[in-house]
Amino acid sequence: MKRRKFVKGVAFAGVVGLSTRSIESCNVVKPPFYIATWNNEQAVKTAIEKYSSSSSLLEGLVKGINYVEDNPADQSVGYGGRPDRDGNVTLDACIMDEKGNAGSVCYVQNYKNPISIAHDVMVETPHVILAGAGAESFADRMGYKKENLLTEESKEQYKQWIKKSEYKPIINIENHDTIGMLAYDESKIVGGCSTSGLAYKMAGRVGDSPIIGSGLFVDNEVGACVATGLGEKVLTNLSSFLVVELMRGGVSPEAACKEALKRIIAKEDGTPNFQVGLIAVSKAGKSGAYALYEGFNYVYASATEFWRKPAPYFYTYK
Ligand code: SD4
Repeated sequence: MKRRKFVKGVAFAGVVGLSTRSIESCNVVKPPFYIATWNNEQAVKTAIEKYSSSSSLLEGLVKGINYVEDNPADQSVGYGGRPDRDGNVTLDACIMDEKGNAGSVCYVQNYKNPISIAHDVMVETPHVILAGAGAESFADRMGYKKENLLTEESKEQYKQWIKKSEYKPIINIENHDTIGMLAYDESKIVGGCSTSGLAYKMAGRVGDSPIIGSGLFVDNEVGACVATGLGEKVLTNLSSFLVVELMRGGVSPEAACKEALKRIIAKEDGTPNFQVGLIAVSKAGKSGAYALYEGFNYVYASATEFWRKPAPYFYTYK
């Protein structure tokens, strides 16, 4: 059964049940906009351009994330991503729309656009997550091109790394740039996330980025959140879901991100030695972010405005 048909009745029931909720009131008309993690400015600009020509928030989001996946200079996402410790590039991604539909792929090799495959999982299948070989044969059936994702640069860095084989994610240069993107218009919020995960991870490792509620969560009646950083910590704290639930209680996007990070900090024995960054959007069109460590930026683009902001943070590091 096609997922689209499958979810129709459910989505309607959900909207009726939630229609009386109001999280923030706002009289200002907000333009459609995209926000994204790190310095992915070209991604949000690509997204808003696509939105302008297609009027589809979701198409803009996929196109914006594809830009990063296709770019070999970004070694945390898609083509040119740094490999795992066996030398294989393995990708994770997920997407969620305003109706609460979601699609995800994890541990995908040899297909550079996992966000598009995740989109197709959402739209074309009755499932939410496809993993590994199953996700790859689905991609093949959907007509995606199979190709080697390991660039010369990533291969060279891997050869250097393997000499010592030390797995030590370092704050902010622990091979970040995972693209997490949220899109907003007056009636819809959608989100997506795509990554090659942590460099030199163990073979088979899956991070937070393809896991709904961890790396990404969207509730169209409340808001959305997307995460980046050390996935193991985001996974075990369900950070994106938590941010949305905090916003449901009336907390602003920035304060919700800060509170969710406090929950991570509370479980650490002393100061965390890893980075996590969260960005969020509320139903009223407010955006906000917070990070454990200094150095996490996020970017915004609407048809008329672009900005990049450093997220507020708990700690500095040397
Ligand atoms: C992961 N959260 O796989 C991802 C990594 C990341 O910027 O965000 N890098 O754990």
